[in-house]
Amino acid sequence: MKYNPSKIEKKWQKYWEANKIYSAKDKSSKEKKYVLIEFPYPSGEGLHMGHLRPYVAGDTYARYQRMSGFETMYPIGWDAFGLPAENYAIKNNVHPKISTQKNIDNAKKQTQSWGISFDWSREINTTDPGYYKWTQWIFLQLFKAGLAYEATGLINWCSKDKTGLANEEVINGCCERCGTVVEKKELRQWYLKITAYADKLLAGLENLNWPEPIKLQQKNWIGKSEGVWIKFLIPNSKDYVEVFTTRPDTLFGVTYLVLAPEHPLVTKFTTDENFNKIGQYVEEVKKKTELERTNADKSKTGVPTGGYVVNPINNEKVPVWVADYVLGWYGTGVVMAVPAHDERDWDFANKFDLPIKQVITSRSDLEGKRSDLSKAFTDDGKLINSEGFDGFDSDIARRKIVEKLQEKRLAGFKNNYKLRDWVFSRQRYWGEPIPLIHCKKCGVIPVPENELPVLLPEVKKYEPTGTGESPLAVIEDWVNVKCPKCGASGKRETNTMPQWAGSSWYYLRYIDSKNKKQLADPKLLQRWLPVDVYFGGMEHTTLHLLYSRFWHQFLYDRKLVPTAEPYAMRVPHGIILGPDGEKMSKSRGNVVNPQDVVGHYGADTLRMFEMFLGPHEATVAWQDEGMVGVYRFLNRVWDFISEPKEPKTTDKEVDRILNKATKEIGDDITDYKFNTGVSGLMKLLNVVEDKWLTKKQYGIFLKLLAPFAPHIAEELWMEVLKNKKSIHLEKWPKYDEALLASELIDLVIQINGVKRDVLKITKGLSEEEVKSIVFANENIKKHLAGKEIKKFIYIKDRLTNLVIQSSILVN
Ligand code: ANZ
Ligand code: ZN
Repeated sequence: MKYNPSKIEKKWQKYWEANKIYSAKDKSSKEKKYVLIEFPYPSGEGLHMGHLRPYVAGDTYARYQRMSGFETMYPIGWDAFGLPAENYAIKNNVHPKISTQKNIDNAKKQTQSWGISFDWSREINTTDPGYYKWTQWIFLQLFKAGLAYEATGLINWCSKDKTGLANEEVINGCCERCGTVVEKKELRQWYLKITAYADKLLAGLENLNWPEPIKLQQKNWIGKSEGVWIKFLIPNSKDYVEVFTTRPDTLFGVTYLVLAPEHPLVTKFTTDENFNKIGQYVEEVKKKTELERTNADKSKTGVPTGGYVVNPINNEKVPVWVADYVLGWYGTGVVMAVPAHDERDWDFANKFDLPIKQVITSRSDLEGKRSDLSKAFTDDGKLINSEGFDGFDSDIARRKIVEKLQEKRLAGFKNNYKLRDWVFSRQRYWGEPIPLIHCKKCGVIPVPENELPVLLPEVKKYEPTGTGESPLAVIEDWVNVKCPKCGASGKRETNTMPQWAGSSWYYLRYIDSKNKKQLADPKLLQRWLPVDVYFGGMEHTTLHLLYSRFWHQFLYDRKLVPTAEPYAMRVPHGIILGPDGEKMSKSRGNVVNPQDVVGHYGADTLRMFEMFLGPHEATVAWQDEGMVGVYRFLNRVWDFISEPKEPKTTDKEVDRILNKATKEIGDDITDYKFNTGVSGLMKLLNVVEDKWLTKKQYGIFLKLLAPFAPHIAEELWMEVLKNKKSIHLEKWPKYDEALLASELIDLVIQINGVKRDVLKITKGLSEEEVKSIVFANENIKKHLAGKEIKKFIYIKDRLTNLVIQSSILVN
């Protein structure tokens, strides 16, 4: 019989499902492993290569851990709220609930056709009321802890998706979903105070054994900056403005001050003759994106207010300007400008002819020497032109200057973060309703917990309104409710939660997916947390990965989860490009559909090839030839095992080869080097292919193959080797350390002094062991047929000489 994947794969998929061999037991004496992939959103397009890569990697890993004796959980669910599902529904004119279910059914069939060992008994769906009840519940805990607040502000707005966006959803100035350039819109929004967790999110990273690039990206996103606030007094008044600076050592070099255009004190400084100009400028800036404002290549813009402040260190009068390169939300929204030592200030001062005063000189310059600056000198150095502080090094001067100002309460240390609070409301239909009620008398009142979930009402029209209100706002009988506190008439919050809500805690729900009383049983959380390995994309590093760490840390502080961090390990993957080396896209026509490959070559080829394409974290291009190579390999495996011959004696060398492969392939999997695992299997086949193996040895070969190509391994294991229990419930072979260390030597075999063969054997074997190897050798057997052996001479690790009756020696 020939290898025919279409015949065997479905059969085993059904068998695995019927026998629930991948369901993880809560009660088991085994140690646990929790392997997680980022659950997909079910779009009409189905799952693509980008999903397949982490799922197969996770599956290979999970299968290996299962075989290594761990109670292994590898769950799956659906991130089904959010824009993609909703946009699909609108386009195809079906209710999101119906289209989503259809897409889920389709995606489920796909993953099953790939032979992924998901535990379907734990399947979740974020749009299921039994699930989003707990998403709403967690939101209420955040609200009650003061970590959810309402504010009106300029937020990122996507005019195509007609909704507000979080900062994390704006990539290079564009909507993360659809690529439209993001505008600013003034809207009432709900925010989550993720900034309150900035330090915890940073500290938590220290103890995580994650790849450095991911940690660094989160660290930069949080962007902690250790600096100083300094007060600049307003003449003839008790008022002041505060600046945030990381360079108080440059305080003597301040030649002007800049307010962000949105700063509340702008009008206070503006003199009558500048009033119109400033007003116009502020309006213009409102239209700009943050990217445009901070672009270093663009010419700086700004307007003087006509007002002044006083530098607290030397009482110099400093003019106050308004310029858009200073951002309203960062620090204090005010910058003390030091053009001699800051590039942005340098450009600005040159453009508007403002004075430039050097106060730092490089350490190697002669004391007090003043070089003519041709650009800003931004390094630390020695102070000059700074009365009382000249000659000090920057770092010492920083401390001394702040100390001096601190005496008069004019300065103090302060940390700043780039991280901003998370805009948590969306003006769309297909999301979790925010469980709050607005009452004229009582303010914002949470829906009582026993009334959760607040169900998403049925509507006729779910298209976004574009007005900044969600489509829910027009459903009168849903919106109008009694205030839970005073009973007067109130209104429901009509914004919905963002896509990222349901995914911020889904890994907790897998642990106890059907619990009606709690988000999950604490005992079970204790058993399964943390997630041991989380496979996912780099693009989520400062979105989902950060958000879910925030929720988890909050739940930990509330003693609702037993670990400080959700994910012990994160394994990122690279993108798979089309065969032309370009990003796969419909318009380019270079999309490789996994289902086509399954139909042609089978899931095992698809899986193994996907792993073989290159290092898991690397971006790689699909190539059909390579896939055919893997298909050929599996055909050879098929032929190699489907007619196994039983040799009478064991070949010690095969044991040694299998022993080494067992260790290496296992290590490759636990090191996430799936590509070298596959090439290890290929090398292994090359060296054993022309040998006779025992049933046990064939079994070991198949076990090493099983995590990568689960169907063919199962078929050969059950149907050819006639085992009764699934190979995926077998133990990963044990390897012998001593045998690993052993070296090979060439053993010369002579018969009556004539060299007849050279065998590769393990160094240091005893005479008895060597005897059994020599007598099992086919070639030698031929020479010895029927002869009496008079003497067996063995020179350790060098040669054997068999002395037989010379008269009838066959030549
Ligand atoms: C004076 C100064 C002199 C500065 C100098 C730098 C160099 P990080 O490290 O990113 O925190 N800054 C403060 N608030 C700002 C705002 N709202 N918008 C734009 N820029 C702002 O950067 C801190 C520095 O960024 C601060 O230190 C301030 O400029 C500027 F030779 O103050 B510095
Ligand atoms: Zn009330």
